[in-house]
Amino acid sequence: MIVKITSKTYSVAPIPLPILLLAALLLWGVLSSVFLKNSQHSSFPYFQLPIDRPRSNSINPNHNLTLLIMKRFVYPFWGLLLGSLALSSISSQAAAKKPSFVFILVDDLGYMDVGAYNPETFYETPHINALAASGMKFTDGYAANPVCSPTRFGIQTGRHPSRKDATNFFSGRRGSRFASAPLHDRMDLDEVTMAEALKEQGYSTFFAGKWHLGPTEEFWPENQGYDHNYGGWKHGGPWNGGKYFTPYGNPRLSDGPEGEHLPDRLATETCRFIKANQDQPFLAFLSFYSVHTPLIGRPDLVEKYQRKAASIQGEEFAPEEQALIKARNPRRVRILQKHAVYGAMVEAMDLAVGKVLKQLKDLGIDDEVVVCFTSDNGGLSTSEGSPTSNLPLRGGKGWIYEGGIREPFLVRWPGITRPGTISSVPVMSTDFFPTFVRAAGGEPNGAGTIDGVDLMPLLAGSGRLDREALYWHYPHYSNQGGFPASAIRMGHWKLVERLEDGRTHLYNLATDLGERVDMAAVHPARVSAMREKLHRWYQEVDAKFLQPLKDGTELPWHP
Ligand SMILES: [Ca+2]
Repeated sequence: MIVKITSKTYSVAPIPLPILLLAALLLWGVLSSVFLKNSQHSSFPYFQLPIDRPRSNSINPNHNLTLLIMKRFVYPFWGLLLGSLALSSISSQAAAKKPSFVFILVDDLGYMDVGAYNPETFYETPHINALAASGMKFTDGYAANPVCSPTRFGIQTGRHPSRKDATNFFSGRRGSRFASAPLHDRMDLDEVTMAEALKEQGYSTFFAGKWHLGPTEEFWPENQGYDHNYGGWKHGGPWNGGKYFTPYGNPRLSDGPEGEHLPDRLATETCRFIKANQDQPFLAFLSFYSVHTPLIGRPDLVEKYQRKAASIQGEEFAPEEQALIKARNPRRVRILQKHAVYGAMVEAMDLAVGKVLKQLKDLGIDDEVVVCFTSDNGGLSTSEGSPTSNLPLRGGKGWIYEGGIREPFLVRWPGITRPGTISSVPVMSTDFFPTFVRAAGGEPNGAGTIDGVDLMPLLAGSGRLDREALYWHYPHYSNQGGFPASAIRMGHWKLVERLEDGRTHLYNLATDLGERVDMAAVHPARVSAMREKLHRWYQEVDAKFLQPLKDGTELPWHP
């Protein structure tokens, strides 16, 4: 049965069984005394039970006595029993209305890497496409930061990572013209994670894959609310052992049979957890190491994409702006998708997504369990092999441009989202936390201000979000050549502020998604209003900025 789920329904606590039994008893007493008084052959349904069959009109005084006993005691007993069973079944269904969640986070997957967002993509993602078609697709879904650890911090806590100076991957401190801003390179234990908040509501919780939210084990998933942890630890990539293939050299993931592929293994563990926990509310957080470097694919899939790539012609790279001084080579950006190994990695990840979706279907719970899908930052297009192109989006991972922060962002919420719906409202992955926690019957409270907002009005098509702006703050030089910058988006306008010198650029995303035409000089009033709002936000989150180099005399800009 598909139950229409609303956030209001969840706030109703399940009624304890003894109270239900008592209520049924009282109700029965009232009804039976009324009906039995007036009717020799009541039309009450349970009177049709086989035992209620006076077969003849023959006069038998014992029969009348038997009938009386039946009606006074046995029938009421049956009624009470059936009524209680029915009510307790309703009660357990009310408890089961807490939605279970499968959250799928892919590492470094680009907006244009998925067929649902880019029908022309080089990569095959049929399972993700099907997920998009069966739920709501957000066209303007964002990561909180252009690199991974901060966005992950935001997903887990619902809080903007800049509030805790978790503004770069843990622990990136690259300098260039200036030194980077101070970086807090862990998610503190006093933060309230999605898993901790849902456990408060009686959920069982599971994590598989990349964590990258703390240097030592006290910060790993099992100490941040997850009952199970398969593979989450300090590293941001599968650097040890056979890397994407067993043996993994991962202290939180046992090795598998020879040839086992990491994305498939993470999906297998996720399926196992779902199957074992299908009768209770759960959070299964599947956090792929894919499609992050090292670029290593399944050999059969690599071969498939090599054949595909052979037919693709055209320039693969173009110049990109040079933000780092003393760079050995000029920075270039990929403008054509045809990287065979990356193609193999994307498809293997999609197959693993398909495995989990099939598990839900096989268990008959795909019409009950919420499935969300997103990535932690944009596709890698300017370094470390530059495997993908985000065009028409500018830049990629490590850049404040759309290529670095706009993400695939899908939500399938049975009973809430309608299949095939599209929302162009700007949303951020910090929004999952309050959305999940409220739907589970809790109040989204964290270690401080929650920046995400409950997406339910958008998902249910019942209203708008109460939010004026989205913000990004990246006071670092990225490994991918990106410059230190912040940004604010209001409506379709995006203002970028460079943190070396405070220069601003204004882009109209409705007409210039590729952020090529700087409109700042044309709209000075808009620039100053957005800038002022961004600067107020800096104060609110106590944002940190670039610092002078150790022996440097030049001072960086400061708001
Ligand atoms: Ca990442």
